[in-house]
Amino acid sequence: MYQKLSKTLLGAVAALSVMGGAAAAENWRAWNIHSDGHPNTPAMDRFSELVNEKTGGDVTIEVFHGGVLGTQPDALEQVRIGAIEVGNFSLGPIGPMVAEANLVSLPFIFKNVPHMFRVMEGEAGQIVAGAMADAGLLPLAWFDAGARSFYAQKAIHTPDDVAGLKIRVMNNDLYTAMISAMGGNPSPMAFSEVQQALKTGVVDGAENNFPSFKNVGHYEVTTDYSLSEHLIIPECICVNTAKFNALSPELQEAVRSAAQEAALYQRELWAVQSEQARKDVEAAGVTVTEIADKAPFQNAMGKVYEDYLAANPNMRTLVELAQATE
Ligand code: BDP
Repeated sequence: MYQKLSKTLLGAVAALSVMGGAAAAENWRAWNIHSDGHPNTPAMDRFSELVNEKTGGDVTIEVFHGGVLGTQPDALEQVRIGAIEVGNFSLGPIGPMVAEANLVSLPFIFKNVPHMFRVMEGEAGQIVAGAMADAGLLPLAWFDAGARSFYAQKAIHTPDDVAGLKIRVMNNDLYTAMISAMGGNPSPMAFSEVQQALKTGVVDGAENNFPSFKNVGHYEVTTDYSLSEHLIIPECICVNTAKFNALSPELQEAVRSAAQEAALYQRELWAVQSEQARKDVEAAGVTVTEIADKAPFQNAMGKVYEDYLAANPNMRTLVELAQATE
């Protein structure tokens, strides 16, 4: 009796799990550090909508905005192990885990944003993307994140103006080297802590693009934004590699094309909103300073490149590939 019952039960469980397997939707979670008012937030929502549409609901993505799922370095680890499936990440904090991704964190490696996209969509970008995928962070599309510049309680005209200042940077040794090379004191810190640190004088300055400078209120506690544009760091919609590879080829294609469409939307939003953010912070009283001659900043980075290439000799080809890209 017992045996018969348990056999029947086992059979029922097996049947259920086969049915479940056929019908089960992949319900994914996505991490986003930004909240309303930043272009990446509607872009990530669009990505989620498009995935739902294009996969007929076989893959759904719930986006958690405002960094509620954790700091960026933590969320990166979570996506790498598949505890969170998707993230909109800056390649900056990916550098410490994927050597190739650090290409984009070399100050002044790109001439401008269009050049960055040409590199990322060319051979160098493929090498970076492949290495990221091997590390568990498969990039589906690239977002625009403009250029990062310094802000502090005074204008920055030359690297000497950075000397002696405590500057918050993202978590990456290249950024600490960059600030040190100008004689400043780098202070790696989570994005969510920067506003308070600026306000209380724990740091003298930070660096970011206009939308982030505006959206998390850094402009309220700083007087000057100086257009050094020393870093042009692309961002990704990244997915856990194993989860993505486990999808059928059709679903993979649907998710990838959703990401690429969402990225085009993000770039449109970025263009409009970063200009608007600049106007808004100026209207709020921030002085924006143009830096006509960036050569002193670029020259100060010689040692950063030298040390980086000495420590990562196998990255030389990649750096040269990017530099040779028209
Ligand atoms: C913003 C990026 C975000 C970073 C942040 C930072 O979009 O991913 O976390 O900068 O400075 O521009 O930490």
